[in-house]
Amino acid sequence: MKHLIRFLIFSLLFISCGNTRGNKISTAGALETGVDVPDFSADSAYLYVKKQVDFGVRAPNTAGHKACAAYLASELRRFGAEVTEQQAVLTAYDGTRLNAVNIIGSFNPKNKTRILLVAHWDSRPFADNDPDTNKHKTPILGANDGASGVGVLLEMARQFGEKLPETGVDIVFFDAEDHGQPYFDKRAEATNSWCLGSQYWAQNPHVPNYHARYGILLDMVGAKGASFKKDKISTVYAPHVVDKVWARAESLGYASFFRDEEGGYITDDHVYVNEIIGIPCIDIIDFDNGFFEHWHTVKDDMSNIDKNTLKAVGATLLEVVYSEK
Ligand code: AHN
Ligand code: ZN
Repeated sequence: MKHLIRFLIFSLLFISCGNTRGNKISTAGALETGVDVPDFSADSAYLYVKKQVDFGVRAPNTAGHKACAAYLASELRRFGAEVTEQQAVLTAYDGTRLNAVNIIGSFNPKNKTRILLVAHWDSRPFADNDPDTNKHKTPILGANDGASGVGVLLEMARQFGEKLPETGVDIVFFDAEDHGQPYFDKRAEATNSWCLGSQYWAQNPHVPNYHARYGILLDMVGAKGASFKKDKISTVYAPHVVDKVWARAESLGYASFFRDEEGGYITDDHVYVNEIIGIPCIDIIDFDNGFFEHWHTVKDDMSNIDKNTLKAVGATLLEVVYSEK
């Protein structure tokens, strides 16, 4: 009954607001798949990014990290997800023990058909790519590198709370992605020093024998004029997912962000999701002859975040998720 009422209300809204919807193509997409896809609010996503950045540095073992973790878990709960806070003590490249937590929000937890949406929520403790070498040991705010992906996923989670998609969805915010060995550390290159939270989760999923049909990683999805090329790890392990997402983006008019071009092999959380737990997973990451301009610098702050980019990614992914049966 509740669903019927919601459906009727939604239909009325849909009819009355049909021609004022900003994104006409999204309406066409809805007709095409026979599902009503909610409108992604870039304003809301932007505020979720800002809220994280307002906690300050969110590197493991800091106060901002702890406060932000509690916030993310409580938001997912507020949207009706079943939440798991997966604590782990992880060892960094230099032996530092990191008190990490992967935060998982499950929608339709009993549905066997699932999609996995992931982003890292920690921020890098070093600005080791800053033009000013004196700043290399300064922690970054990670507005784009970290918070943008989480912000888009929080807005999607808010929509899932309003109207559950047919498919089950797990959102995982991975910790300790960005604690990899810095340039200034002159020891031999450590192996697998990035993506510690995703490595841990892939070895210890929150549900025994966890499986999802596919995964999508968001990383640096907020900068103005972002360009997402088809990362090679993604096209090797999950070509059908790359095709599906890029085709949706194109049909919504976002081909200028989702470029029909091959990228490189990027080491990121999706590597471990593919290789350890065997879920085909793509990475939507801003990379065009290097990461975005202020990557791992003290300038990765809110001034980089552009609502148009958040919208392109969020609207595309809502279409993808709500189209799944
Ligand atoms: C490497 O630097 C090898 N990978 C970067 C993955 C990353 C860092 N994503 C965000 N920050
Ligand atoms: Zn980073």
